[in-house]
Parts: sequence; structure tokens; C-alpha cells
Amino acid sequence: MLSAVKRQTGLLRQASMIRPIRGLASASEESDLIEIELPETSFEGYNLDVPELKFTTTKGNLLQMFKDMTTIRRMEMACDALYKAKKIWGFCHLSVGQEAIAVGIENAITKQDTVITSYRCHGFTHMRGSPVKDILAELMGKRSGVSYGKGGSMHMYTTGFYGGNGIVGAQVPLGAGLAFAHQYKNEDNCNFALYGDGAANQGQVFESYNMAKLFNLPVVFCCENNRYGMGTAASRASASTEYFKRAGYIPGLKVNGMDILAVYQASKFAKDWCLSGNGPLVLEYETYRYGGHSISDPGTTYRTREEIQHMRSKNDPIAGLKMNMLQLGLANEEELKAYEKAARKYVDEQVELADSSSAPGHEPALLFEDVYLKGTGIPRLRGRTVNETWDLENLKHVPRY
Ligand SMILES: Cc1ncc(C[n+]2csc(CCOP(=O)(O)OP(=O)(O)O)c2C)c(N)n1
Ligand SMILES: [Mg+2]
Repeated sequence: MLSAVKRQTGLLRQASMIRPIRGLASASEESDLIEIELPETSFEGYNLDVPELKFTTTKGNLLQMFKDMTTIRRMEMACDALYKAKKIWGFCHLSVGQEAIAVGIENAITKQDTVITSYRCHGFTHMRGSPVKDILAELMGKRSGVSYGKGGSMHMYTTGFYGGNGIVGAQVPLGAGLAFAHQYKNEDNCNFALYGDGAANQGQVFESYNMAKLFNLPVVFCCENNRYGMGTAASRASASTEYFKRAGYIPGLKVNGMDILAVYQASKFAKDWCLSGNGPLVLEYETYRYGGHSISDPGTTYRTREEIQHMRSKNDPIAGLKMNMLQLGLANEEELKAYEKAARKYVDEQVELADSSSAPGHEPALLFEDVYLKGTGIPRLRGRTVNETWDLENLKHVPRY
């Protein structure tokens, strides 16, 4: 197993080239502009020409992505500690190692685009706009949580972000539906629908490909291939692990998901693709989760410690970007350390705030909030039995529906 990993990650390791450029903008912006050249191994296309390896961005953009990834990692580490301290209960799926995907996508799109993903959703929720304290409060079942303490780890939402979905693959047709809404409303926006390598085998994923192609929907089907679905290696669950080719009639692009610059460029390309009227696209981000499937899985029974260690030490997305920025003098060691320290301080403060916020009350009205969109509800809602039917207007039991 290790030799296969080594072979693959040897390619992933090649660093991007970044250099400052001059002469394209005003004096103040000029010093901020940089030219990136990604390694040739960053992309593999299926029925399309891969994105340009050379592109221009700003130093500010790279620093922002560094800060975002660092914050998400600290937040996930805080989740782990809070779980061990028994302040978080139930399911909890962390994305340590996969940060480049949520961060790279968000920096390539706008708030008017929509995103939907699986249960591994904390990083996406933050990138879509929720402060860390609201995410942690949700995990601790607090009223100030992003879902008012009623959702927990897998069910987080915010503007332009449709979850957080616990049913494997269920978010993919919802993503196609969101893309349909963008098209129907003549919006210049698209949907990014993320799913795992395990989810890629679900029937509803193929139904979504079909409808999306028929309707030419602006949806980017994004497979986060982290090589495992719970404890099962992708090659044991998928007849073909070339996830970017699996829609057949929809072009695809495989992306080095451990290199934030490649993720960023591919995500921009995908959005342009959809907005140019090309219809759907399949992206496969090759990535890796350092931890187990969820906090209750040590993650070491179905893969070797050497494999995990190898990915951590040779392909880490944060260390990779840091190395690039240092080598090119875009920031020095002290500045980057200061960013890391600031992220740690911010997350520590957010933990305090989340922890000190209050739990939801016991009043029955809370149970019926957020079941229906305001104004669209029904007057009565059935509980576990017909005798538990609730009159929602007067908040009391009524004998029968
Ligand atoms: C329909 C359905 N089947 C099974 C499960 C149990 N389950 C939860 S996560 C998971 C594995 C999914 O793996 P993958 O799609 O690769 O996502 P990852 O956890 O790697 O991010 C399974 C089988 C579920 N939640 N829903
Ligand atoms: Mg997986």
C-alpha cells in the first residue's frame, strides 16, 4: 500500500512556482501581484483541456488562504479536544488534511454561488461565513449554534450553504436542484456539490449526473477522494476509482487536492465552465484525511501509520503553501508564525464564547421552530403517535389529527 502511496505522492510533492510580477497594475497593487506556475501533475482531464497551469493572483489572496486553512485546522483540533472533554457528543467528522478544498473553492467563487456537502462540513460552514464560535456552539448543542443547537456536527447551514447532510450521497441531487434554481432564475452562479469517494457509488449520484446533463445545469460535481469510505479503501468499493471519468457523458478533471493553488485554479475553471453554458462538470479532488472517519474511529486499523505519516509530512496543504510563500519571500517565518498564533488565539477565544453560551430552553415551542419556513407551516403536526398531535398555533396537544 505504501509503495502505491509513495508513487502517487511523489508527483503531488512537486512545488508550484510563484514569482512576483510587475507592470500589470497600479503601483500599490503591482507589488501584490504574483504569477503562479503549477506543476504539470496538478491536473488530469477527461474530455476537456485542463486549466492553465500559469495564472496570476495576489499575495493577499495567498495569505488569506493560509489564514483560512490554519483557522479551520485549529477549529477541528478544538473539536477533537472538546469531544474528549465530553463537551461534544454524538457524531463528529473532522476534515484535518482536507482543508485546501473548502478554502480553495470559497476563494474561487462568490457568496451568490451555492455549496452543499456531506457530514464532513465544519470547514465549509466556516468558509461560507459562520464564525467559529457558532460552529462550536452547534457541536455543543447550544442555542447560539448555527442550527440553534438542534443539528450538531452533520447539520450545519448558513447563507448560500445547504449543509451538512448525513445521508451519504443525498446532497448530490439537492446540489443539482440548487443549480436548477440558479438557471431558472437566470443567475450567473453555479452550485458546488461535494461528495466522497464512497458516496460516488450511490445510484442517486448517477441520476443527478443524468438530469444535470439533460438540463445543462450549472453544477460542479466535486468528489473529495480521500481514499477511504469509513474503513473501506476506495479500490475495494469502487469498480473504477477514476471518479472524474465516472459520469461518462460529462467531462471531468482530476485535481491535486493537497495543493491549495491547484484547488483554487480548478475551482475557478469549474465556475467559468458552468457560466459559459457548458453545463455540468465533474471534479475529483485527490485528498487525504489524517484522522479516522469520525472521532470514534482511530483510523489506523485499515491503513498503515506509515501511510498517514507520509501524507502528513510530505503533502500537507498548509505546510505546502507555507513553504511556497517562504521560498518566494512573500512572507517570512516570523510573519507566518504570527498568523498561526493569531489563528490559535482566535479559536481559543471562540471556544470560550461557545462554551459559555446557553443551552436551548425546554419550552415546547422550540421543538416546532424551523420545521417549516415561516408562513408555510401546517396548523397541526403529528408527534410519535396520533395522540401526540400538536396544535402549533396554541402549542398544546390535541387528541387526533
Ligand atoms: C445512505 C447511507 N448509507 C450508509 C451510511 C453510513 N456511512 C456514513 S459515512 C459512510 C462512508 C462515506 O464515505 P465517503 O463518501 O468516502 O466520505 P468520507 O467519509 O470519506 O468523507 C457511510 C457508509 C449513511 N450515512 N448513509
Ligand atoms: Mg472518502
